[in-house]
Amino acid sequence: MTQPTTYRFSFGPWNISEGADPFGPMVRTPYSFEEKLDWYRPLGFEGVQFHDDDAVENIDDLDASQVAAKARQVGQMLKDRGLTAEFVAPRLWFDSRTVDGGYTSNSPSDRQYALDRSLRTIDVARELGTPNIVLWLAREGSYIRESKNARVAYDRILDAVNAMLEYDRECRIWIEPKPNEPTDHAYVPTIGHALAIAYRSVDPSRVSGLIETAHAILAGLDPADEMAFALAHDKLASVHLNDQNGLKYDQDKCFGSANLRSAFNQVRVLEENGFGRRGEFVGLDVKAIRTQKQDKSTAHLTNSRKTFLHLVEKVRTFDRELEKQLIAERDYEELDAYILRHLMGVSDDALPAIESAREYSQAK
Ligand code: 3MF
Ligand code: MG
Ligand code: MG
Repeated sequence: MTQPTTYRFSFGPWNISEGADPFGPMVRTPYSFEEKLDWYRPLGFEGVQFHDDDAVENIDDLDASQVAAKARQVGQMLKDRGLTAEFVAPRLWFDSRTVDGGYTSNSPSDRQYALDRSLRTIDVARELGTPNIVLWLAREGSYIRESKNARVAYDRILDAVNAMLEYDRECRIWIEPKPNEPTDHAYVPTIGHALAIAYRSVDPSRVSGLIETAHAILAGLDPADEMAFALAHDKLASVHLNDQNGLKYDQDKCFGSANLRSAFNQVRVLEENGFGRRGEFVGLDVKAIRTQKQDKSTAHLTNSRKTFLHLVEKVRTFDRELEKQLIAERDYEELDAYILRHLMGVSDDALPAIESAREYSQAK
């Protein structure tokens, strides 16, 4: 029998946040970057996800050797704490040169900036000891569709991916799809789009996907099935587990908070397909609720991790014989009811409310 997977967890330092939103300022005192790193191990995490400028502040103002030196320093901070860098993502959505997108901007000089910055990100990743680059294509889309040529935009995204693959023969690119926000329409909204780009690239074996629960829901898709699709292509490099209560702004709620059954199904597809066995991290991308006080502003991370592990137990203790039998009989009503009872932790004979209701109506 194969040993059960021992899961390792990761998150990005932006997950410890100060509560600012578009309608109000910070409500918690910022922790320094080093203080945030100090949180990881005690909270049960060993993987750190980075934006390029989480590791190297003011990266645009530094030359290549300064960038490398600063990244090496951060690499040492990780080592000192027994942490591993999972990936680095170029923060291509902040700069004045990327207001209209990076790789898909209408301005050639802005596009060049986006590419240069992406190559610097690869340098940072190398110094941090990871080959993995995440592309969340935040502004590669349109606010007004007619403002860009979508057909050309796809070629430009592919060109940028190829340029990165060629710049460093070791690097790996993980595309994180999201259908909207900050743009009205993003050019890479689903994992299917991301993997189509992967297959058209100069080295498909080095391009795969990172699936975020909330992003799949925003695209009107089922996160577990999106994960299954990537797993079927052996292209699920990482996940951003969280939750999303319907079609709203990207909420980054705690894993399982809005839809526990959907969370169960995500854990099920990961666990049943051996995700994590080749060192993949179970990544979170969760935000503390703005009302949360300073001393409890990491609870969303530990709670999401615990929910994941509880759901792993639910997958492992699922009655496989019953499942087989119900599927063979095509009794999906009972399968449905069994899943609910299993998730609620109740057995079929533990429904006194129904019994007493029956007795009540018979007595009348
Ligand atoms: C946005 C996201 C991002 C990405 C991150 C890494 C801030 O909705 O999910 O988190 O995950 O930038 O690429
Ligand atoms: Mg998100
Ligand atoms: Mg994310």
